[in-house]
Amino acid sequence: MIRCRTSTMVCILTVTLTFGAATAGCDNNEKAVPTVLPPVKSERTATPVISDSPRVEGLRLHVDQVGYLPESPKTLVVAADEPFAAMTVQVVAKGGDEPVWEGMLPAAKADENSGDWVARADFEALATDGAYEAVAGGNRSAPFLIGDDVFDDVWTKVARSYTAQRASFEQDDPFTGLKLLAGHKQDKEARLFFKDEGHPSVVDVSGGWYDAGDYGKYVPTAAITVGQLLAAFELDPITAAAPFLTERETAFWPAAPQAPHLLAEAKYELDWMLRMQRRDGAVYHKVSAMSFPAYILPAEDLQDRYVFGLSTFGTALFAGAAAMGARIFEPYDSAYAEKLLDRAMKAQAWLSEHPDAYFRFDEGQDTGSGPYSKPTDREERLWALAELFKTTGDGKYEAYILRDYADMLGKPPGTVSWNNAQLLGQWALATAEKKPSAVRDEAATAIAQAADVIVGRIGEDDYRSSLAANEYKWGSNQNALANAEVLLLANRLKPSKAYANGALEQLHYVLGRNAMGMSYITGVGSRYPLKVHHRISLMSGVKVPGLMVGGPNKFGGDQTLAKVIEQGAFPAKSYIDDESSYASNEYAIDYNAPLLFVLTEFRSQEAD
Ligand code: 9MR
Ligand code: 9MR
Repeated sequence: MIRCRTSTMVCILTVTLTFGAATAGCDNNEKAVPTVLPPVKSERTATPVISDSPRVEGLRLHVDQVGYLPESPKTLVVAADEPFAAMTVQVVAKGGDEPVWEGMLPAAKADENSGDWVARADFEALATDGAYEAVAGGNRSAPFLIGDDVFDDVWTKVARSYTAQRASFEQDDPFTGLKLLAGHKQDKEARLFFKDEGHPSVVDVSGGWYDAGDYGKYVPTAAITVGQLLAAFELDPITAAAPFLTERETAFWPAAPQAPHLLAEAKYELDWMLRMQRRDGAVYHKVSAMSFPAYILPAEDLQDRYVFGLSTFGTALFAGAAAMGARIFEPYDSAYAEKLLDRAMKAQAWLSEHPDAYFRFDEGQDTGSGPYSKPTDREERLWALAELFKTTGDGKYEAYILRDYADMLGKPPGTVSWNNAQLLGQWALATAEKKPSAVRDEAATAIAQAADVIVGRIGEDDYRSSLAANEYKWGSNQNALANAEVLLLANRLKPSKAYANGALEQLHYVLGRNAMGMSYITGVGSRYPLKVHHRISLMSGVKVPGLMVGGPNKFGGDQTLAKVIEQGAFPAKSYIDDESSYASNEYAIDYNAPLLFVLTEFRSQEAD
């Protein structure tokens, strides 16, 4: 867990109650000039003087609907369809009128990505725990909290979202009331879609998590998700150890009583990934039926299920996640750790024998599931070798990297996703301890360079989003948080307030301080998606909390979103809370992965 130490204390001591008094230690906001009024609960006798705040119709006050950490920047954005002049902005206790903080909102300027007129203020100086609302021109924001533990509840919801995705598992969730029969019994005897000479044609691929709103199960998203959850655990073993599972949800793992729940949940997926591995080390690509299921519950989808494809990039992703697991599960279940290492090595041996990128595609394999295809595999091979090196300390893996992937080590990584594992590879090399890598510094510098670019973009964006205009694409929310992940890893290597704060800003962005004024995570905040493309939520009567949707996507991808775009929606507003918009309003395991990663860094250490 990290905390953004700021100059809050200095601010509180030095500001005056007059507007226009720029204060030492509050130089992070060039526009609004903050004024700190004594907090509501203080023993103040006189009512503070508040300048007139005339009514301005139609202002939308966007805040993080969950909240802000006491000692961190606290930006709110005011948006409108028309330009507006500078005005006072206040923070009041929730439901109250008396300001506890007051500042000036500058005149609005046009925001390119949303098409709105916007102005920003930062009430960083307000550091007193409590529930608040912001007010400007007579308009109020959604309520929000200030406190050290504001992200704890979201963390738990997001962690439990994986539990709700479990296939072959009877759901009986005492928190939400979700009750489901175990789905897809067929997966115990799934058929291979293609003729695989010398290998069984029927495979047990039961278990694992459903990928998203559909019931497919895919190795690339599984591995990159597990990789990020394990990375979060390795980075923050204390905060990531907060319990969130019931006894029956950990019962599948005998070692569970001694192990953190996050590892138990990750193991549920890893167990499935192991079933996807062929005897010779190669890893099959995905499991699904020939058609996307109708809007039905998992146990009602009785279509035959198939195992499709095989790839070098997926096999490498498998090896990366399994090698990581070998290291991280060791203290809790050494037999399992050994098995993971053995399987990671088998995958690597197969990859070494197949040096060219290969993605097997059989006609018809995408009729009922997403393609998740990648024709290249270098980023993933780098990750696999780097994790094997970090786990074993065996120099042969590093030698292999230096021979074949040296060109990538100093290259700033893109954000992590199912089709780019480079960052995780560089991170493993920068942090290997058993045998420190010769390219440790090079890898660390590349991560910091990527972080610097992201910090620059955040600084230019009115909403403090890290997304460039062309990054409002399918899964943009995942992208914003994956950028935050780069920042947090860079922050570990070269601590910088700009990195930590920039990451926090991405969390604020997805939790409500965005052009839609929505928390993009179900059941979190006060305005969140109600019609997620998620069959379990649509059909069970329980809206599963903690699901982050893909978010604004200016390129479209479904008919409902196409209409929104046709009507002229700007990139940051190319979104619709409708179940038919899977290109903007579907949840996926790999969207929640960087979200959980970032939340783990910012949740409190209090185990709940
Ligand atoms: O439910 C499917 C979702 O998970 C995918 O992201 C999406 C794109 O591949 O497809 C969804 O399924 C739709 C299919 O593509 C077309 N027919 C309607 C299906 C349900 O909306
Ligand atoms: O997350 C995937 C995104 O990167 C792709 O652009 C998109 C189109 O291929 O597919 C997304 O993944 C979907 C998958 O194909 C089917 N299951 C639901 C996934 C989330 O929408």
